[in-house]
Amino acid sequence: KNNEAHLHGAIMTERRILVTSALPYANGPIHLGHLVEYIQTDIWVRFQKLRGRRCVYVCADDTHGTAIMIRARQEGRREEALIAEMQRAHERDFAGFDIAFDNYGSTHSPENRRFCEEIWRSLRQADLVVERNVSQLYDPQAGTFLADRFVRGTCPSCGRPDQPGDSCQCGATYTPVDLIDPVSILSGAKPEIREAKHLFVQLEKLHDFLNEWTQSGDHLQPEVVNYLKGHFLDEPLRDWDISRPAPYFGFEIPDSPGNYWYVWFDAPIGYIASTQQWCDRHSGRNDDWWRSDQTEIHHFIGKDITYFHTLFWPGMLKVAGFSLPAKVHIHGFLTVGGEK
Ligand code: B3M
Ligand code: ZN
Repeated sequence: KNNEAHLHGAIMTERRILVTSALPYANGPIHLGHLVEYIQTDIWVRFQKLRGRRCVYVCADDTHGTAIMIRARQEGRREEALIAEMQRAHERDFAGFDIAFDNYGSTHSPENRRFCEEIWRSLRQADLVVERNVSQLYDPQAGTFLADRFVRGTCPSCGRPDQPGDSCQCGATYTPVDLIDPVSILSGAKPEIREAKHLFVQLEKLHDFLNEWTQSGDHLQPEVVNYLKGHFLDEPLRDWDISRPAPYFGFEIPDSPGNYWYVWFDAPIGYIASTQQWCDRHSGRNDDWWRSDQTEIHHFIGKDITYFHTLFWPGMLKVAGFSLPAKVHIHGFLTVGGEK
């Protein structure tokens, strides 16, 4: 190693490191569990900087989705007002814990929209996007489709009442359409089943690439490598439902009016958008960070969002010609008295 450092001294000093923590969701405040991640990342970043490495740490608020839309509606204000207030609260709390981001952005930014459009074009060009009708529960009183957690009803498997829309205490998993006597928790109304067009990314077409990327190299911890193999890669990968019909708070899909990118499409792209904002303030070039062999990208995340960062995200980056993460560092949950 020493020898190598000596021989490639000139190159080594050029090495750049881009670091991210997961983008906190604008629907709620930062809690202690979040800090497990941000403090850990911050320590890692400070170490790199102390060693004289060129290291940039970016993050942003994750602002889109149904929950934000519903909350804004309940509070009688625009989503923009709600997410601005949450962002101020998040930044204040991070500052209080001395978390030193180099840039803190928002997924509801013009930069993010631009990168979403770019990556979307690449997915279309690679012929990965297909259209299909999806039956979903719709709340006629609230005038919106219902995400799984906004529906409760009787478990179709064991008959327990008042269970969430996706799974029951008995261990059964199902879709909310299967629930008996479903009720919308937004209005108490009985939801109707409605069909809507959704857009899907055919991840299976990236199976070979994802198998190779996750199963070899040093990008992931061994237990994560095994988890991905055992839970996903041993079978054909399912299409990823990447759009939501109006009403939805997010970015409208340019070539599919009335449909919005699902929040998990534009959230990781927020890493790139936040880097762009940093570049704009430091006369940097985004491609030096996201399209360069000289830069290592390190993501720090919690274990609950592993497959977004190790399957969907590398797939999107690959197809659009961005660099792949050097490493995804995955941590568990902070528990107090055995509870998350
Ligand atoms: N906002 C995590 C969550 O709050 C999510 C992380 C996005 S990282 C691109 O569920
Ligand atoms: Zn049950």
